[in-house]
Amino acid sequence: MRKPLIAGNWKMIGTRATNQALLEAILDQRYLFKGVDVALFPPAVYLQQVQTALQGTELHWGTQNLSQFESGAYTGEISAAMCRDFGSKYVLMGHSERRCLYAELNLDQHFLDHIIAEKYEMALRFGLTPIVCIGESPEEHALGQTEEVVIRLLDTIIAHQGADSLQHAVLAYEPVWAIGTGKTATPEWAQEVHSVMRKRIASHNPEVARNVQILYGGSVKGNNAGPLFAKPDVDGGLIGGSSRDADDFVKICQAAR
Ligand code: G2H
Repeated sequence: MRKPLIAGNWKMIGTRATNQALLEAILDQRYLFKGVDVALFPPAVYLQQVQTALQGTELHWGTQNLSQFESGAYTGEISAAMCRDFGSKYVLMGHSERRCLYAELNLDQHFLDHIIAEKYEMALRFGLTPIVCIGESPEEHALGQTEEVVIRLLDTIIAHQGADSLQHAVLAYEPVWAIGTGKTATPEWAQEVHSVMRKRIASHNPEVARNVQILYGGSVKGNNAGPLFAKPDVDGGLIGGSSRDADDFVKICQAAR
């Protein structure tokens, strides 16, 4: 039985004061989502604030990205050791906003998958759980290439680190056309894609496939989370906008129970 996971990606939103109010409101209501793993992903400058608020509770936290390099002259980057230093359990990687907004889209997408596989390896080496985001662009969606896109990154990771490594990882299906657009994938569509991913992993290692958590991300809200999480291969969500609204976020966490 897979435990549900809700990951709250704060993106580049918040101040110390608004974060504090949000953290306190979530902590006050956490009895409502017992049995659900919950992790928050603040901008890195607020990692210490989140660590101070959450340590000693059952909630987790992590960073929104990490460098594929261990340390050195990589201005603006964050290393896996730094994430660990602030008590992170998880790290996001491959988020479409990185691909689309930071020239990462200009890279050959196979090359980008390769960089994500390097980040994945770095995370595992430092005892962090990678949450690997995978999803098709609106163009790829229109061309019917969803399966090809999600399998491509999955296969790259498996080729680099082996399917067994996925027992220490989480996958997040995030169709780019659904991110921050209000256009949520239907529960049936999410189930279909999650099942394709799980089957691909099962062809290498059925036990790992049974246990790996696969999250859905893209315009999940308190009022649409229930039917998505009810699908057998949807093990929770990667939540953006709604993770900054305590009541809606708690509602989403409750829906995952
Ligand atoms: C996708 C998602 C969380 P939102 O980016 O990563 O954001 O819920 O705002 O679509």
